[in-house]
Amino acid sequence: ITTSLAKDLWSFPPNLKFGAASASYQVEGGWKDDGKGENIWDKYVHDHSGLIKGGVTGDIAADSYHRWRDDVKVAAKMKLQFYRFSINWPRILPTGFTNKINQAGVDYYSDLIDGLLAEGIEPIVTMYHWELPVAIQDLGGWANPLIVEWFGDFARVIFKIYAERVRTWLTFNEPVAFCDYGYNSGMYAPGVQEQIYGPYLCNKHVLLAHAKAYRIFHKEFRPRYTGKISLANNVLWIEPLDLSYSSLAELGRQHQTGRYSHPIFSKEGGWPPSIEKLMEEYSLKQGFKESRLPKFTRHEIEFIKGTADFYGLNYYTTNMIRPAIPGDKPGIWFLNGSPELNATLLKPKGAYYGHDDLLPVKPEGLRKELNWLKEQYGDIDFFITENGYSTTAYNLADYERVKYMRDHLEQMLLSIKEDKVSVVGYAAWSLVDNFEWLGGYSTKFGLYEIDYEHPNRTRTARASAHYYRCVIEKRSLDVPKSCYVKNYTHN
Ligand code: PNW
Repeated sequence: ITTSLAKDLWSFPPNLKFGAASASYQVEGGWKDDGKGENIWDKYVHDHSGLIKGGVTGDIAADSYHRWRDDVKVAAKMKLQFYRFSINWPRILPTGFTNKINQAGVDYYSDLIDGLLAEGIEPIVTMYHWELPVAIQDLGGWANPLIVEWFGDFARVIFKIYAERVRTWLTFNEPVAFCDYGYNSGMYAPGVQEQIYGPYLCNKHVLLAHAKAYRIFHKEFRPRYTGKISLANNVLWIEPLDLSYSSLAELGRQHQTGRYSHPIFSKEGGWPPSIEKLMEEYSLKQGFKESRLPKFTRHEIEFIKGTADFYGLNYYTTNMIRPAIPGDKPGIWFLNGSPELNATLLKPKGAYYGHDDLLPVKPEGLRKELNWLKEQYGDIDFFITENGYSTTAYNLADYERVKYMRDHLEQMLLSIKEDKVSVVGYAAWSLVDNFEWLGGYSTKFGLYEIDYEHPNRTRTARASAHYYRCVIEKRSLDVPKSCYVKNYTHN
């Protein structure tokens, strides 16, 4: 296969949109302003400051709740075609339910949307980037089947207010992260450690809630406003450490990605057959009377199947897989608590690293992943909803991030031009520095730097912001030398 592109193929297709992404808890701050309710990350971070690097909180973060105009300004400066942000559920519904709508929260997103549209930037809304109202968590959160109805109610409220102006929607960001890490290893909020049913109940209910929102949108709103809706899956590309582990690698992919994709995107619907079988056999062996992976009814399979207008994927990294060896550290977090696979994930060789050593950089994984997804689910539109690189200290001269973006954009172009994959969007993670979950503020993903010492949380362009603007303006990987700023300080 071709691994580098002839220069005459360096242009991006006209229908591909460029933008940047963020998430509400990571940037907004204003955690209890103007009637907002508490979400599980507010609570988790306040209760377990020892788990967050530097003991910091998202109480202020980039202060986007007050400084969203600055976000719009920098998005416009980079000539972004869209900005993907998320809605903080209890900012709109402080109790979690529709008995009370917080007008200040409604106005916040409304102003942000209008601000973006005034600059010709399309708002793309993630409806859930992990900010569950605490009241709903107290009732079991994603383990409680009633959440399907409650999420549907929330969805209807926000469609009603924003669907006239928002044409691209993502129900969920990375269910694998909040189900498998939130309920299993418990390293993410809500910090539940229940490896038996937690992640799998969450998995099933998230799929049903997604389908519910999709159907509400298509039935009640799309006819009037048009628009598209899907979800953003995190896809960790898994490679066999040795060719003899190919089928294990495939099982790993079905476990990580298939469980959140097959029910929606495959022709037959339901769980990936290989995972259904594995979970059943392993559960019986463990002494359970049936599979820990909850069954779907016929009706549920049909309800979930086909409920996406494109495939949204967040790509960061690649891991290698091999069978577990006694004494293996269960440390590598991606498969924590998946003993049924009896496998270990390892970092790939030849990768380079940003600040976050959990995310080895392997640009080729993006192309392989896109090809795998097309093979699995057909020739649909793919939208890269996140891709990004972390740096450590205050540093505007982020040439490694420029390299990261260039390398991934090249792989994306190879998929488009060589493999004929339809890629319709690319979102850089992230617009500005933000609260990087357990990494606090030490891990920086922004194209714009945030000055956390300054009360205004001043936003300053990094070298990567200049590079990205060039790419967007030229719509080509072939950008003038001047786009790779040298000896960058700030201008
Ligand atoms: C994403 N992996 O999480 C999240 O969507 C963002 O909120 C976050 O800030 C960003 O990545 C950077 O960490 C990830 O398994 C979760 O490779 C898991 C993986 C990658 C990213």
